Amino acid sequence: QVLLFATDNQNKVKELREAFAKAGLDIEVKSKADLENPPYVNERGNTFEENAKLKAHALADFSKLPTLADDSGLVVDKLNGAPGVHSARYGGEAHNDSRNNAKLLAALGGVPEEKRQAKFVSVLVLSQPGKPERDLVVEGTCEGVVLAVPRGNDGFGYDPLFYVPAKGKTFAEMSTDEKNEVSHRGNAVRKLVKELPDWFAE
Ligand code: ITT
Repeated sequence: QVLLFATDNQNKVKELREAFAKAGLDIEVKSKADLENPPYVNERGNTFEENAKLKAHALADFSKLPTLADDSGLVVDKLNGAPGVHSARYGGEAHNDSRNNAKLLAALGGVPEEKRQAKFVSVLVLSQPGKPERDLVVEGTCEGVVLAVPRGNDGFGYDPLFYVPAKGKTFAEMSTDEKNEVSHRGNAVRKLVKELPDWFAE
């Protein structure tokens, strides 16, 4: 089986490939980096699900391959759910991790640790070209705390600020495998993996 992962984010690709391998799945995961002139997708939706569908449908139509998309973000209680669907460009510039992290720290300035709860959310949509009615939608979450000082060098995005009490580490202090065990994306992929055989068989 070949699956297109409709993402420009190679960190997401690495996490998905490792999670599939761990589940014993023999699926070749391609991404937008393997396509010539893939379409730009304007993520104009108001929810993770809407944006994941926009990406999955656009790339499924373009590639004619079964296509998976992930839309994800950090939802901070004290910030009424921000940055949420705007996580990628929270600091004003798309995918500038240091500006995004700086903005998050500033927004939570002076807020004590016990009031810095947050969750990561990942919505995955698996789509068959031309058949949006067959969309498979799953969601995974991960609860944690936004630290005031970053820790760790691995991962991407908000990983150095996202502390997971169950592991005693930030995402940026975990290997990909360890992150997948508890992360929003890991939890979403495990739900997807359960549904995959039926989805491919139908
Ligand atoms: P694609 O749309 O091409 O998949 P993207 O990085 O733009 O890549 P999103 O639109 O879903 O993906 O934005 C998600 C943002 O949320 C991402 O850029 C990070 O800032 C943050 N994020 C999501 N998952 C994360 C994770 O596991 N660790 C750290 N930050 C994460």
